[in-house]
Amino acid sequence: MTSVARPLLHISAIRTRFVKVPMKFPLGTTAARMTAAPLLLIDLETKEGVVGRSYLFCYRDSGARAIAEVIREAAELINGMEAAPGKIAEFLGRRYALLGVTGVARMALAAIDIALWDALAVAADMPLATFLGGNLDPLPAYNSDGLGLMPAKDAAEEAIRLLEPGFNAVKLRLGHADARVDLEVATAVRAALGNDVAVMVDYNQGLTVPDAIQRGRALDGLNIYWLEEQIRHSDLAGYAAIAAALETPVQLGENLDGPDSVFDVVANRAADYLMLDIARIGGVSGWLRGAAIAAARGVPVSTHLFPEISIHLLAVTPTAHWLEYTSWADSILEEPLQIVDGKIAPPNRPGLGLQWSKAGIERCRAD
Ligand code: SMN
Ligand code: MG
Repeated sequence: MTSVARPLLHISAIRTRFVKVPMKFPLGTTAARMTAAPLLLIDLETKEGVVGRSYLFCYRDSGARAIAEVIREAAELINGMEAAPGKIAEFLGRRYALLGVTGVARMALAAIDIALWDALAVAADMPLATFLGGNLDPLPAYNSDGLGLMPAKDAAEEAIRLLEPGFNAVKLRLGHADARVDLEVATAVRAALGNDVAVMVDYNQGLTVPDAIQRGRALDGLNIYWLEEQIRHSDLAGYAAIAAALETPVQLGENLDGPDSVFDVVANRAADYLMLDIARIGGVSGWLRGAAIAAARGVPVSTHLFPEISIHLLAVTPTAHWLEYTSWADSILEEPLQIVDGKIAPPNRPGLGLQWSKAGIERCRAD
């Protein structure tokens, strides 16, 4: 008996929508203060009728508009082509090589890559995690909503509220102008949460090397889980010096641009932990390569944002560590992620399992 393979998928259109979703907990970092998340929603249509979806957090409104424009142009370039993410990445990588596959162009191409993988998994009627060889086991997650730069008393109160959905881990943003305020805030949060809750700390590149070492040492007694992005993200020698000087593990990676950049971090022993951003690392295709490089040196890999997408990649990451959770996309999704006992599992739905909420999108539409 001969078997018949499923028909291939062919790209017929890509649609983007820009939404600005109010955040339940406004977020102030050393870089900017945000009260709404600028999200770009992507629907990749195929001739066969299967739709692949993805979304991007675009940091700024202009980011969403610029990325949408690159996607519009890229869609014309790949119209009619087979939905083969590796081949499309190669093809678009060449077309955008002179503009530079970084920043806006990197994120646009990643969004297309994610939507292509979603379409393939939807066509196979499998969750992306299982389509890629993983399973649907729950994975540890921390609540990264809120806990921006704020006074100690407010931070302690907000930290407790962030455990309410069922978390045992939160991320606190530090980098106040006065280092003593950092210590005061971290001490108040630790006192409010007790010792059994994991507290991650993120400086969003706001410090210098000596300051990072000094502030890191000051927090040593507080059982902080990791110290993230203290200095300019590209200063790997600086990070190696910080990591060597501190007891608390150093975390970086959300700004790593493409999978090859993971190699530079592990080769320089610039960080104890890595977190990959699905958009900057190059979509699903880029993530698989980046995670493989980290695994070659046994470096634990966490995710950055996009929890609904990232959970499927964490499920196939050999050195899987933590899922970064934010609720930002909840109001534009029919079925937001479920948190159970501090863990989140990839949903048992085809592909990524993203189902847009029509009403939610109508409320937040910004293009
Ligand atoms: C972050 C992400 C997105 C916006 C602001 C801050 C932060 C994180 O670096 O790691 O969540
Ligand atoms: Mg960060």
